[in-house]
Parts: sequence; C-alpha cells; structure tokens
Amino acid sequence: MAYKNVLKYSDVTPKADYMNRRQLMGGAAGLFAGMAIGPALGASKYSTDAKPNTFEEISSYNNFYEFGTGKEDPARHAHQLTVDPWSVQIDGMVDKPGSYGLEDILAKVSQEERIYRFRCVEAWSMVIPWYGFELKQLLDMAGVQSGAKYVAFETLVREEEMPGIRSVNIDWPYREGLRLDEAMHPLTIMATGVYDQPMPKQNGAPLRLVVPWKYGFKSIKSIVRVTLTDKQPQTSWNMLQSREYGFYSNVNPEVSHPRWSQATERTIGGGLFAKRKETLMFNGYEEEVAGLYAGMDLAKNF
Ligand SMILES: Nc1nc2c(c(=O)[nH]1)N[C@H]1C(S)=C(S)[C@@H](COP(=O)(O)O)O[C@H]1N2
Ligand SMILES: [Mo]
Repeated sequence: MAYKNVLKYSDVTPKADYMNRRQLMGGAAGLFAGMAIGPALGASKYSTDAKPNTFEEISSYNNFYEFGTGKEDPARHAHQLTVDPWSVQIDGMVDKPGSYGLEDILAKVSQEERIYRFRCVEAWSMVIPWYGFELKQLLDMAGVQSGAKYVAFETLVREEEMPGIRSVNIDWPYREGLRLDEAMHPLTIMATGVYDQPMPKQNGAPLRLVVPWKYGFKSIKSIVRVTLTDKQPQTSWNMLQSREYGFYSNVNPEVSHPRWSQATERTIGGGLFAKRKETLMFNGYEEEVAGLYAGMDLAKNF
C-alpha cells in the first residue's frame, strides 16, 4: 500500500496485498504456499479457516435498521450515507477525550484481515473476512482511566440519509456496550473493510464493531461515539425487549431465545435445503473467551 500522510476512506484497504495472498492460497500449489508463507504475509491466528461467504452475500443480506427493517433495505438505501469525512467522539473516563478524525486513527493503528464466524440472534450465520484493527488500539490511544469498567458505543443519526430513523420505532441512536475486558480482548475489532473493499455502507461504513463470540446485534455499525464509563451502558435491543436480549448476548446454544431455539443456525449461502449447522458455545471462540466469564451464570447473564 502506498503510504500517504493523510489516508482517505478509499485508501483504507490494501487491495494488492489482499489479492496476492488470496491468489497464493487458492489453487493446488497454493495450499502449501499459503501454509508456508501465510503468517509472513499477516494471516491472523484468530482467523477461521472456514470458507468465507461471498462479497455479494455479505453485502446484500443485512440488518441496519437505520435504513429499514428488511434484509434488503440496507443495500437499497445505504448508498445515501455520507462517510467522508468521519470522526469519532471519544469521551467519558479517558485521559484524552475529543473528536478523533478517522484518517488520524487509521494512520496510528495497524490493520489486518480477520476471517470470523458471524452469528445473528435470529439464528442465521455467515463467515466474513473483515479488515480492521483491534479496538484496544483505539482505547489505548484515548487513554482509559483506571475506574472505567465499560465501553458504550453509538451509531450516527442522520435523518436525511437514514430513512429508518423516521419509520422504525427505536430510541435512536442505536447503542451498544461491552465490559472493558471484552472490549480489550484481541478478538474484538473495529472493522473498516470486507474482502479487498472498504466497508460497504450497508455493513456499517466506515467503522463498525465486530465481536465474533456475541450475537450480531452487538456489532454496532457506523460508530460516531465511544464512551468509557463505570456503569453498564444501555443497549438498544435490551431497551426494546430486556426479556429477550441481555447485555452480554454471548452466543450460547443452550440458552434459547424466548421465541426460538439457539441450538442450530441457518448458514447463509448454503442453499434452501442445506442442513442447519450446530451452534457452538461462544460461536466457536470458547477457548479464547470462556475465561472472561468464569464463575458467571450464563443463563442469568444472557
Ligand atoms: N447501527 C446499527 N448497527 C447494527 C444493527 C442496526 O440495526 N443498526 N443491526 C445489528 C444486527 S441485528 C446484526 S445481525 C448485524 C448485521 O451486520 P451485517 O449486516 O454486516 O451482517 O449488525 C448489527 N449492528
Ligand atoms: Mo442480528
């Protein structure tokens, strides 16, 4: 990637690097070439080797209620969203509160590909090759103060560009939150792209959270505010239906949603007659994250 002092939104993703690695990993000889040189080229130990969904699937079946509640509404309407320039307000219990320009953030963090499983609470799933950086890098930039225990996030509210703001009955902005240790976990990323493309607007451009062991609604899109706090933040789905959506929302096949089972999932792109996949504890990230919840009753803290 050609280095520039000021990165623009369109410069975020190193297309050439990505394509080279994909080409090496594909094909017959590619399997061995990829194994030998993959790590040198930056393949993350956190990536799954499951087959990713296509770009088309990832960017055409979405939940982004600011653009409507249908799965196709975000792809239909999100082109109206302006994402350049973009800044993130970081406030609350930090040493350096203020408005952080996206270009300035991206100039300081190191980004890489993370191929993650993605499991929506509605019991469908995908595998998505995100591009982005660990949230910890952003929090360290702002300097988290010792009393902080949680991180709260907010999505942009721009009625002129987001038709769902007027038509969908949610107390905007869309809000999410994590415990500080969840936010600092290396699996937790701020994603800026998918495949070799800047983040599609329907997927939450230019900056969205990805927490792969939690239900998809925790992965808040188009973030404009990050607040460090000592109180558990209010979160949109919990505010709407606290009986159905808890603060933690860890993927857990043993804790059913009040209206459906979470034991299995429908894999998007698998075809109409594909067998449902068994849902894994913490969406398959148990080894990495179970320790965060040691001693907690996960049926109570759902
Ligand atoms: N701001 C905002 N973020 C959001 C949502 C939303 O409606 N608004 N939907 C959530 C839900 S329910 C899911 S499953 C994921 C979907 O992400 P994707 O469209 O990139 O697959 O976004 C999450 N983030
Ligand atoms: Mo979801």
